[in-house]
Amino acid sequence: MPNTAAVPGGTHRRRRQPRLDINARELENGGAVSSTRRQPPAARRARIRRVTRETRIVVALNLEGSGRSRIATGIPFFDHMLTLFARHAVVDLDLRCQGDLEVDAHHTVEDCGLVLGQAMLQALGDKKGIRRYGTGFDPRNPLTGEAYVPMDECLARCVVDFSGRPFLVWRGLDRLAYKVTGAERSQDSATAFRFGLAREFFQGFANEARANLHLELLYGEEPHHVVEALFKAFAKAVDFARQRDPRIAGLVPSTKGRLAG
Ligand SMILES: [Mn+2]
Repeated sequence: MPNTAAVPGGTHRRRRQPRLDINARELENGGAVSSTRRQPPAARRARIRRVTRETRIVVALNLEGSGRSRIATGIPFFDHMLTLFARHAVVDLDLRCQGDLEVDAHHTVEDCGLVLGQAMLQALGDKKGIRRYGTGFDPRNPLTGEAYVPMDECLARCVVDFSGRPFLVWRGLDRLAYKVTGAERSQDSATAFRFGLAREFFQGFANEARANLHLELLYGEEPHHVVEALFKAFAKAVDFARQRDPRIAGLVPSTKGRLAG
């Protein structure tokens, strides 16, 4: 197409090209507008080591990662959940835990949740320029929607706010508890997660990341699918909330001016 446009009066005027100041890499970087005005934001990483009589955990988290992970908790199902969290939140996560699995999986899962929450809080730093609310998961429009994630017959929803105020809302799983016996509840790792362990993980994360975390299973039956849908919805919500919004670079997304809680 020629770069001229006919205008009334018969003259031709050069059409002005739109000037794009923010390229794709800068958007990825958090929208650092032309280098003379603003330094690119620092990489957001955290490394935490936590040792108690119940668990020894080391975690390294990189919010500017690409979804790579190296996970070893001693619980294969939990490794699967943390691996898919990193993949779907598009963060790099290295997490190793030696827990008292001779007791049961409880301490390991709970402590991994809270250490991941601590790492998230540390990596988010002053939270300047972040989206803050993790409600955006709609492939047709990345700026709106909610983190609804299906997994075959299941549908899970997660909404997160890195508000500085810890609170977990957990819905949709309790009614399933009436359908199974106590023995069935601990028959395998996925079932154990559905009836308690997953909640401990998310409570630990919400407390230490100081996040408001709402998780709901809308429907679903199969234990592995239920837990996987919850972790994936959590990952998508976190992915959105921790991203930097180029429109508010350098600003804390709160009228209070801080999100420290
Ligand atoms: Mn799976």
